[in-house]
Amino acid sequence: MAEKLVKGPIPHAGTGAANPRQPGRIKRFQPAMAKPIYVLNGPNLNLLGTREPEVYGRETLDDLRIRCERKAAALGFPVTFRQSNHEGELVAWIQEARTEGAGLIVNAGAFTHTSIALLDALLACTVPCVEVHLSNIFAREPFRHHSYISKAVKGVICGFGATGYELAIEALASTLAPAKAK
Ligand code: DHK
Repeated sequence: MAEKLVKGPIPHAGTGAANPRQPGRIKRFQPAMAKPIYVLNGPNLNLLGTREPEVYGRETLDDLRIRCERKAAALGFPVTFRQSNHEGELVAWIQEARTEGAGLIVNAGAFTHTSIALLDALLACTVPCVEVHLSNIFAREPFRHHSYISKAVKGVICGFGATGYELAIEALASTLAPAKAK
């Protein structure tokens, strides 16, 4: 991981070398903050917890956010976690992740099965992307079997409920690890 030099007052005695130019100060190396993993959620996912819990589980979107933040933090990444019911807003966030993110996890909700705009945004996205669904879309109605966006992502995880988000973070982090080590 890239490292940057941080000058500052001694936070803990014995953690760095003495700085001869400024007695009482030390030079210490601190890892540069990794770019965040974007986790983008599409329409109706704001209703998680109460919306068809037999299909989508009882955890809320906030529970999912906490799971993602914990898992990503353990792997050295911050998380930018968002939800929108609007296709254009999701497109804008995918474009943002392209420059501001380390990678992207997307549950596009019903837009998965309809949106060429999201496909195009993901095709233009140069950071790795993982598609996630809480439910097993292949065990549901036929119109859910086709995903427009799968063509543009590195992999798809579906059917494992909230755990799928953690699996996606793990998968993404493993593809990013060699880049981080540079
Ligand atoms: C979420 C939705 O809102 C549906 O429209 C998709 C996906 C499936 C999920 O399983 O997370 O068909």
